Amino acid sequence: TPTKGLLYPRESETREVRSLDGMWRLVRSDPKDPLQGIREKWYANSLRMSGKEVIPMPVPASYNDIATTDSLRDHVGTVWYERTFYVPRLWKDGVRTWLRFGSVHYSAIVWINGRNATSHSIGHLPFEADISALLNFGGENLVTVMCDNRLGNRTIPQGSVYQASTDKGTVPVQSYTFDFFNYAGIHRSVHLYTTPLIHISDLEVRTLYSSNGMGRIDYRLWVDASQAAEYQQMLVTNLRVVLRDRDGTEVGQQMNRLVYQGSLLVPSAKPWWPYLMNSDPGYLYSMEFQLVVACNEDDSGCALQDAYRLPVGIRTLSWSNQSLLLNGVPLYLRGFGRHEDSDIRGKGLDNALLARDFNLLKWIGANAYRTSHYPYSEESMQFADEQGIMIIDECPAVNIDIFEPQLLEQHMSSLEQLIHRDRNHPSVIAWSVANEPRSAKPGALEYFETLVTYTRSIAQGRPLTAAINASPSTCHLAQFLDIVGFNRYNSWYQNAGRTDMIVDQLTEEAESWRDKFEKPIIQFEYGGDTMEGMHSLPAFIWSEEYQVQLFSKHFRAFDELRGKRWFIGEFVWNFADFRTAQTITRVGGNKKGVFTRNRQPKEVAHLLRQRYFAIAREL
Ligand code: GCB
Repeated sequence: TPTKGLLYPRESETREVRSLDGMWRLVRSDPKDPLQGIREKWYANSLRMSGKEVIPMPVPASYNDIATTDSLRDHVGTVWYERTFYVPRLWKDGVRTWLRFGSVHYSAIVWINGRNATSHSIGHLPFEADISALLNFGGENLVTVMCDNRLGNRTIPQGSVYQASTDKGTVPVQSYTFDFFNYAGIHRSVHLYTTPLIHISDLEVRTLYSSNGMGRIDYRLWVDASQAAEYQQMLVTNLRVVLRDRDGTEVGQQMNRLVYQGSLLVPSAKPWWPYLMNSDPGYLYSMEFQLVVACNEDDSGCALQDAYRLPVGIRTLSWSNQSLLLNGVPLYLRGFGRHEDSDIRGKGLDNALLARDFNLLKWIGANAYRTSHYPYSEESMQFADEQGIMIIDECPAVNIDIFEPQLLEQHMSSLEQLIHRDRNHPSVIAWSVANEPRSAKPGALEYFETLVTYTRSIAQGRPLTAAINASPSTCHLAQFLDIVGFNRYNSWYQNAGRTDMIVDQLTEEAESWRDKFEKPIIQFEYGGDTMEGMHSLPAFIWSEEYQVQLFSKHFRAFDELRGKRWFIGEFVWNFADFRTAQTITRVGGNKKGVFTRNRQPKEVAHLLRQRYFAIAREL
C-alpha cells in the first residue's frame, strides 16, 4: 500500500499553510547546454550570479507567453526559478515544514539554500518534501527550481527532441504529435506548510448511499511519527472522527483506539448528486480527523496532536455492461473535453478563469467533463465536488506510440499518482488511462493488459475508460476497459463538409463498438474548427453555421443512440479554443471551442445549451 501522502495543504488548529505564489525570478539556460546550471551550481547562490538575464516570472503560470520573445515561448530545455522567503523561528521545534508544488511541467529539481530538497517528473501532478533540515528558521531562505520541458519517448506524454541547424547554430527542437501547446513552468501553487511531529500523512475515504437514506463512510488514515521522539511515539495515539454537515452541525462521531480505520454510518444522509439531477447538487460534509494522545486511561486530558478536515460527498457509484449509475440512477453524461489553457498564463492556475469556466459549464447545462489530456488542478477538482460536475479523470498519456517497458512504468506511475491524488473526490466517476494511444499497433495488447490490470488493482471503486481513435476491429485496448470511449471527427477530418453523412456513420460506429465489446459506450470527442465571427450561408467549414450544422447532426445521431441504454454520454471537443503548436492546420490555435479562448460563446453554444437543458429535464 502506498503511504506517501499528498493531502492537499489545509490549515487547521495544528497546521499552518503559507503560499509561496507571487513573483519569482527566472533564468533561461542555453538550449545548447541545458545542464550548464547544474555544472556551475546555480542553485548555490542567487541566480543573479549566473551571469544570465533574470526575468521576473509570476507563479503560478506557464513561462512561455509572459515575455515578448519567441526564444522564451519556444524554449527547449531547462529554465531556473528562484525566490526568497522567511520562516518563523517558532517553526524550528515541534513541527515539520513541508514544501509542496501543485505541479511543475515536465520535470523539476528543487534546492533549498543550495541543498537538494526533492525532484519529480511527469507534469500536472503534485509533489512535496519535508525541508525542515534545510531551513534557516527565523531567517531568509532561498528556493531554487530547475524545470525541464523536454519530452522524449519515455516521458508521459511522449515527444522527441531533434537537432536542427538555424541562424543561431544547431539548436534542439521539440516535436510532439498531440496538438496542445507544450506549456511549461511552475503551473500551480507552491505551498509551505507545517505538520506536527506525529501527523496524518494520508487519508482514504469510500462512501455508499442506500435508497433508505443511510450513508456510510469507510475511512482509512496513515500516520507518520517517524520524526517524533521515541517517548512521543510510545504515547497511545487515538483517532477521533467527527462528521459535520454543511451547516457545521455535528452528525456523527467516533473514537478509535489504536486503529486508524473504520466506518461511520450516517442515517438520513444527504447524498452527493450531480448538477441538474437534484435541487441541491454537490452536497459535501466535512469530515474532521483528529489524532489525540490519550494521556489518561479515561481519555481525560487528551492532547490534540493533529487535525485535518476533508470534504466528503456521500454517494454510490456502480456500473454494469450497460450503464454507469450514481446512487442507483443510470447516468447520461452531457460533457466536454477541455484544456487548462488561457491567454498569457498558458496552463497556469487562475482562480478567475476557474470560476468563469464553472459558471459557463452550468450556464450551458453540462454535468461532466474529461480532464483531457492530463490531470487538472486540485483546486478545480474541489470546485467540481462543490458544483456537482462529474469528472472523467485522465492521466497524461496522450498519443502514446511506442510500447515498451520503461514507458509502461512511467505510465503506471502517472496513474498511481493521479488516483492517489484524486481518490477522495466524489466528482470522479471514472479513470481514463489514455487518450488516442496507437492501440492498433503491435505491442499494444500486452502493454494495455498490464497497464489496465494494474490500474484496476488501485482503482478505488471507479470504472476504467479511455478515449480511443482506433477502430473497433483493430483496437487492442477496449477489451480491457469497463466503459469504451471513442473520438471521431465525422465531417471534419473525414468527409469535411458532408454533414449529411454524420448520422449514419456515427450510429454505425457506436453500434459496432457495442456489438464487439458489450460495454457502455461514450463519444468522448466530436467537433469542428470554427472561427468566431466567420459566417457562411449555406454552411461552409470553419464558419459558425458549419459548427451549428455539424452539432445538430450529431444530436440526431445521439438521440437515436440514447434510445439504446448502453450509450451513456456525449462529449464535445472542445469547451474553449486553445493554443497549439504552430501548424498549418491551426489558425491561431485549435478553434473547436464552443467558447472562445476568452470564454465568450460562439453561436453553437446556444444550441448546445438548449439540448443539454432539454435532456436534463427529461431525466
Ligand atoms: C483529437 C485529440 C485532441 C485534438 C483533436 C483535434 O483527436 O484527442 O487532442 O485536439 O483531436 O482537434 O484535432
